[in-house]
Amino acid sequence: MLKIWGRTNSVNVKKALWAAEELGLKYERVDAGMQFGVTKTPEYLKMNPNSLVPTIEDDGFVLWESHTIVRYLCAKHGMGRLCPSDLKARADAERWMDWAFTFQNAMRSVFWGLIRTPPEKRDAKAIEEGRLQSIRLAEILDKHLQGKSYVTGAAFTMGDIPIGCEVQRYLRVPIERPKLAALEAWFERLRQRAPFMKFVDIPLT
Ligand SMILES: N[C@@H](CCC(=O)N[C@@H](CS)C(=O)NCC(=O)O)C(=O)O
Repeated sequence: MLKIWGRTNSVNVKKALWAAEELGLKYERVDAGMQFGVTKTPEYLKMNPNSLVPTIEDDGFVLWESHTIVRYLCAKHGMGRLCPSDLKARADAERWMDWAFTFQNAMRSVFWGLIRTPPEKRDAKAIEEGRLQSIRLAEILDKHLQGKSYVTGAAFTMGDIPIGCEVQRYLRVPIERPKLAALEAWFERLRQRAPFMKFVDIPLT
């Protein structure tokens, strides 16, 4: 059976879990990372020398890097659905998957500063820079989503998964942000999906 290592409050673990649930896969999840430890054990480091989560094991095949895990699971179990079979449509989805790390980089100081750092230790300048950069990126996505249901067009694909997880953090951290109608409508569409509500749109910790 598919095995997924990772704590459920990790944005990158959420991507693997969301994909597995969308595909209806049976899997076992093992808590790992931060307070759960595990990632520094010799057994884990043998699988993932980065000491990070998520890691998966599928019939003896070990894989890390969350977006690659999403690609792998969707290509294996969702070809022609979550993973577009047309080469250009697939590249379009993958572009938004990779761009999700651009969004994550912008949001890092905001998320860590406001959610995981006590008020007296916060770096207000870094948080503000991250907030402005995240808004700039959210506006790009909002413009792209105008007239579309999902990032690649009419259908939900793997292209929505990593960026959906990053935008959840953007919309749930306590910051001022402009109203972006297309982005918020897309987010509400994601909220109609049970796996998104089960693993992604949960309180930030
Ligand atoms: N590019 C990697 C980054 C993985 C990563 O940074 N994971 C974080 C959680 S989001 C982690 O393992 N942090 C240390 C920990 O949880 O102990 C991926 O997408 O899988």
